[in-house]
Amino acid sequence: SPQTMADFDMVLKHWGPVEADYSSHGNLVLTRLFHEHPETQKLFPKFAGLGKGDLASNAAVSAHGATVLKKLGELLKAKGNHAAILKPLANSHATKHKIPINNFRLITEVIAKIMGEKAGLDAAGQQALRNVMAIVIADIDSTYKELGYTG
Ligand code: CUP
Repeated sequence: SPQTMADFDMVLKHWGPVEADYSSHGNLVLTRLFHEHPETQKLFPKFAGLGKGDLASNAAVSAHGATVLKKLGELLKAKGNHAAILKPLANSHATKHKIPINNFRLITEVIAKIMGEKAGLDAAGQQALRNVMAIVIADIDSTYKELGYTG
């Protein structure tokens, strides 16, 4: 819908600062996610034993956080035309990584806050990100259900 296109554009307008340093922002996102929702850290065997200080300096945390934000950047730029990007992602997250769908909602809220703090995304922009992610998450959920993954 036209409103959806405006949502993609509003978030993309603030993507520059994120894109300029995917690793630092990605580390912040995952570190904040693990702090606010400690159970999410257990989904990542490599990170499960790390404390707050170790997370902030951990290269693998930064690398995975960068991966997550790069994927989100690709999805934003696809503006809803994202089946080819999202299908393999949903597949691997259902069958290999086993990431229950609610974690995508949790990380959405964290990304909205971090973009508010670091990229000037205001309240309307944060709502635009939630709208975009609602579409992405609904599509992931469809694939999860096709695969019989009830996460
Ligand atoms: O790739 C990856 O790894 C992913 C990314 C994405 C997807 C979809 C959308 C956006 C982004 N991930 Cu990882 C995800 C997640 C995590 O890590 C955590 C939590 C939640 C989610």
